Amino acid sequence: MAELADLARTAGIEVVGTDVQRRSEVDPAHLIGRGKVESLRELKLEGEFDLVICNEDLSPRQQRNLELAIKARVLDRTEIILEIFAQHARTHEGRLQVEAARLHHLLPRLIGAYAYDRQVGGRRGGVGARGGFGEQQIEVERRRIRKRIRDLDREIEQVRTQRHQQRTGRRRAELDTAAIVGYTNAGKSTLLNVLTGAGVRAEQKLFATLDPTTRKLELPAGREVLLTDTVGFIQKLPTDLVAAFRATLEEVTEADLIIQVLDLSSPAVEEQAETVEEVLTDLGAADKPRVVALNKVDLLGPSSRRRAIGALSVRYPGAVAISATNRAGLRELLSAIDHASRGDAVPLEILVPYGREGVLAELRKVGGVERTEYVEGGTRAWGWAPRHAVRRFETFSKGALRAPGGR
Ligand SMILES: Nc1nc2c(ncn2[C@@H]2O[C@H](COP(=O)(O)OP(=O)(O)OP(=O)(O)O)[C@@H](O)[C@H]2O)c(=O)[nH]1
Ligand SMILES: [Mg+2]
Repeated sequence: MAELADLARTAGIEVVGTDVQRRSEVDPAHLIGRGKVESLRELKLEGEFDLVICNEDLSPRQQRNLELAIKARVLDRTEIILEIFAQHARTHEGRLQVEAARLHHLLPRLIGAYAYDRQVGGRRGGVGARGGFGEQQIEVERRRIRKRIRDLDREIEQVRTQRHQQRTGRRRAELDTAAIVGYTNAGKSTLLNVLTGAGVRAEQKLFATLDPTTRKLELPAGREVLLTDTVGFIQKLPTDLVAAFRATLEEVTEADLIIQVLDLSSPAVEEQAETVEEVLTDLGAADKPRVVALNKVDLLGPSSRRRAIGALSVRYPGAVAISATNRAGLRELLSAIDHASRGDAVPLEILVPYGREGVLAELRKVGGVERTEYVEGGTRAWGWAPRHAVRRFETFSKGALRAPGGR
């Protein structure tokens, strides 16, 4: 409920009260019990609020019934998240995805609106023709929405293809890629900013980031990786919303490395970690090499910090405690990123002819150079490259093996 209040505030809504009901089973018509509906209706009459937000998803029928009974607008959790997404989408791609998600959500609710009209008509003594007209209107509207969804899907597909080509371009640059993932508000954008000076908006808001941003990160040894900030995850995110953001989330599925940011200061950090695990599993990215950053340690006192780190280290043994805002623990994090992203490293021994030193600089950038020796004919170097980048160094490694004095 605290998170729902944060979501509401992020959407620009003032929260005047919260209420919880325990029931052994949900009321199919209203979700909540009749007594609760009645007391909400009375509060509404007293002018206490304009809007009811329900933390559970409502069926179209439940939503209609509640609105009729309370005489106020009723939204559910998904609709608040959709509203925030709509407010925060900045790129063309983001906007397309949000519009598609909203229309998907609206489609079954149009039928609900129709049922509502007919019901009201019926109570008033019902004019048959009016119902018939409504039905036609609704059908026209539904057809229009379905067509719009198809158009959007096509456009999103085009954007996806473009992203794919961009990624292939990056592949050509042969840099490893790392995706920063985590629960919303964990500090992902702050971390990207502090590591790369990206200047991405970071705020005390949920879903501040919707559109991915990629920046180059130089690791201490000189190797470069591409770092991408992504949309945050949240509990009970409806699957059609996740599907709408498939293009964005591809940044995660295609990454060589996952950097998972956890907000150690949140009392719900364990549940948030669980949600992130579930989404990563859904995306098929749970088994990728991963570095876990326990962020916001500056907000905890020494003893609660020790307790929280201890608890999470059971699940994530190599986790690094950091503070993105205070720049604490970043050196350790970079070295963890360096090591975790060497999964498919191929050892190389190459001979670089004089005048071709650019090749060594290149190897430092995509992989690493551990030792060099000046020999007749060039520089002999021992190092490594990620598997996908080995080919461009092959010509030099054959030379190295044939060269006199080679090991
Ligand atoms: N005290 C403290 N606050 C932090 C730290 N890292 C991030 N924050 C704050 O946490 C809030 C959320 O940070 P963001 O970087 O926007 O979080 P995010 O994970 O990108 O969030 P979304 O894009 O909304 O999913 C901001 O107000 C940050 O200033 C930290 O190490 N310590
Ligand atoms: Mg962000």
